[in-house]
Amino acid sequence: KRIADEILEGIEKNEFVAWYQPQLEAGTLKLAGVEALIRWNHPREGLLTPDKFLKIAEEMNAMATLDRIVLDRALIDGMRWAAEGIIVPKISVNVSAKRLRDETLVNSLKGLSLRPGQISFELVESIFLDESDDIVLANIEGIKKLGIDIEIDDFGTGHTSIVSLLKIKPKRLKIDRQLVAPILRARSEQALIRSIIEIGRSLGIETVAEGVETMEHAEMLGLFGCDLLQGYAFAKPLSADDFAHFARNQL
Ligand code: G
Ligand code: G
Ligand code: MN
Ligand code: NA
Repeated sequence: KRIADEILEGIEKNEFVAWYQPQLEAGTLKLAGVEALIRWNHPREGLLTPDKFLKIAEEMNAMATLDRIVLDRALIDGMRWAAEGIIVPKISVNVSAKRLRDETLVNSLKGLSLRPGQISFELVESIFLDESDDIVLANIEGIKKLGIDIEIDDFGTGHTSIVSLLKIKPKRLKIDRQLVAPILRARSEQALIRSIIEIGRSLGIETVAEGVETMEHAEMLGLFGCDLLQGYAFAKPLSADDFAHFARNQL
């Protein structure tokens, strides 16, 4: 069977789920939020990560559907955690470039009843290649009006200009793990990260370091003034149940 057909069947059969990677406050190491990451419970292959299916899903125009599935899952899992006494301040979901260009996006989100800041959309930096993109800017404004925050994902690898930062005014910048990984030895990456944090601070934008693999990284990023930390040093992406366990142990 073609993988495209399997993806459509998987959507029908609810095989796509969200896993969650914790994000901690750098100063206190308290839980600040999670990033929801799509996983496919494939009937024969077992649990598949996005590298196995995201490209094909994009080519067959199924990403918007999958993004929405992850958002709905995240809201349901969030309610379950809350019922268990686990407070997750913010859930970040990834939004594909094509979905951000969809003129029906904002309308499709209007039925949700969200606490302001409960949900955050991670947009990859490459989306902002064309700063004068009217649909993208209108969607970002509409998303913000619904109380959904905007984050720029993989920051430092793409093309965001300072001007587009001023236009978009995201809540958070996620510093790409390519920049984070070498900081224990590379002065140039240290300098870059410090200036990203400084830009964030002067514009009122929080910074999140991705790919924080060791406590040495965490410590250095904390000293630099990075607000939030995400990475294997604390937890890999976890199933909803395993995340609940992680969060309970953290209280
Ligand atoms: O889950 P993993 O940690 O392997 O994620 C790999 C990449 O897949 C991430 O960089 C992320 O950008 C992308 N990704 C994961 N989940 C989603 C999703 O729900 N929607 C979109 N559009 N991208 C996702
Ligand atoms: O959307 P984004 O590209 O930020 O997705 C996060 C990706 O990074 C996922 O594939 C996730 O599994 C991966 N990841 C999360 N923490 C770490 C880490 O500490 N090290 C590495 N190498 N990858 C990580
Ligand atoms: Mn992301
Ligand atoms: Na990312």
